[in-house]
Amino acid sequence: MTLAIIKPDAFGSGKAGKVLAVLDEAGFAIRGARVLRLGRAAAEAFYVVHRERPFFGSLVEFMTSGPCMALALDHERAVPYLREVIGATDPAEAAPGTVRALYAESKERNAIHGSDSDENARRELGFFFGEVDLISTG
Ligand code: 3AN
Repeated sequence: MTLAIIKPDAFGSGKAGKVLAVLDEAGFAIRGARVLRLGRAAAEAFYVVHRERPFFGSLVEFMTSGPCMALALDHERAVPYLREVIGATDPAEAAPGTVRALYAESKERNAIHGSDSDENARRELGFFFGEVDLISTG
């Protein structure tokens, strides 16, 4: 399982349904979904690995600027496959048909987040979802 976030740029401009359609078409099963607005402390905690990067302040501003949608997504190769489906960080470099090529505005306002390793997926899923929130596949 992996974590995606439809970020405030995409959610706020009414693209959540379009992004969900791409994820659905790609074959992901949605095990959990939440709409929420991150507060500053939560956004800083979520992006703690980036705290020394020059764009950290701006990234936190952006991620707290409006509601977003957190998704728990299942697929047999969930983590690497989601990274393929969302495309490169910079939409100018994202492959055609990827979520970022289709819907991202810029490197920062890039429509969607996807966990980049199994370890981060576990941490990030735990950040947004408790065990009771996730639908079992069994
Ligand atoms: P990805 O989201 O592709 O894993 P990361 O983890 O390097 O990319 O960056 C996390 C988030 O930080 C990105 N989704 C983007 O919103 C923002 N970001 C990354 N690089 C830049 C940059 N050079 N300028 C502004 N924002 C950036």
